[in-house]
Amino acid sequence: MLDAAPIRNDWTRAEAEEIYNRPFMDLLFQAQSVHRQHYDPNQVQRSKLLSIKTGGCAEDCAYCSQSARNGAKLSASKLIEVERVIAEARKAKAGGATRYCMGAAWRSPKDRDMAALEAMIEGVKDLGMETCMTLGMLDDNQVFRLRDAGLDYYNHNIDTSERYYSEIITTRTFADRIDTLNRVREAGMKVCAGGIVGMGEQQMDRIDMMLALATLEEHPDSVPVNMLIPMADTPLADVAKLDPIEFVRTIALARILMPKSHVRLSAGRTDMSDELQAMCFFAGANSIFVGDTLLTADNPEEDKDQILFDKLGITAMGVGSDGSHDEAQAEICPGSSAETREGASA
Ligand code: SAM
Ligand code: DTB
Ligand code: SF4
Repeated sequence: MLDAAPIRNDWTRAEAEEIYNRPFMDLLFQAQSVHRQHYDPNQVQRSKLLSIKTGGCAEDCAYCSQSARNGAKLSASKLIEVERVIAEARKAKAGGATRYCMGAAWRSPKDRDMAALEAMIEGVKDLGMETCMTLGMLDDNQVFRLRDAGLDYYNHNIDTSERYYSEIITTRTFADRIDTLNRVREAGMKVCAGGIVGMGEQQMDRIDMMLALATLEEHPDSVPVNMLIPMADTPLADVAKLDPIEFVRTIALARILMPKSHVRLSAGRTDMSDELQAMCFFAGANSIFVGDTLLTADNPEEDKDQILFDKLGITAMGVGSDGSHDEAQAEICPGSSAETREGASA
């Protein structure tokens, strides 16, 4: 086994561009080699999403079905009951998910919602699952309350490059996003931050988005790479489809720049062939969302994912053959060095 490449956060644009544009076979070989230094290449982590508050959002994200400013006809719901969240999480655990991600269509949470959010975190953790929330921007007090309730991960995406950002969202800035990410990290929670491709951006925007994540003081622990799901009645409903090879290049770049992060093949899998998903796993993706719904959009059914995993010889990260959950062990590549082991569980 080769020594693990050092973890760097001083990547330059020229380096990232050179990696992204390598001959495809060289790019995939490099990404897979880096992947094997930190992870078992045949294991994929599974997270389950639940929309705990749907629709009626005040933000103007051009891709989103939940924005009240878009023409989307999704009706707004209230924050759902804590008991329902825990019952859904129990089902997700039985289906093999190790992490439960709760998402709300908010610009940021209101203080009146915090007690219910804390109870959701505590209830899901009691099931032995990791918890993740995505609630929009957070202030210091909210960050501390979520952390103290036991929240493991906070998801907040930068969505695209700083340059393209204002074409997609005008109601909050790229810098606002980075502020929330820094607050979450400083409070000691794990950061989940990625973005969306296929929104009509240029190649340089995909590269710069990954560069922005890879040059944060610490790499995000999880990097979701979403392929735009074009939502009816949103400004991006008819955007031209991205070449899938560009998507795979984006995944490979994420893996090479951020070797120890979980790279999540996130939204958009319903429209991806088995071959494309397999190529994404080869390029270093090692996490997916399971279950037939994401927040509001369709996702492949669990049977379909299981058939694909079986065909590829992939097993679920963190779930023993007896159904027990063991995240820390499963993240470590059996052949990795002691040094890499410490790194992989960081
Ligand atoms: N309201 C919170 C926020 O925006 O931070 C949390 C929920 S929001 C739906 C979470 C993320 O889902 C977005 O940042 C975006 O990256 C992704 N997303 C939303 N709609 C999408 C779509 N149509 N296609 C792909 N990804 C999408
Ligand atoms: C992320 O990056 N992707 C997930 C999760 N984080 C919250 C959300 C995808 C949403 C896809 C569109 C929908 O379901 O409405
Ligand atoms: Fe609201 Fe989040 Fe959708 Fe933006 S992505 S409109 S903040 S729910």
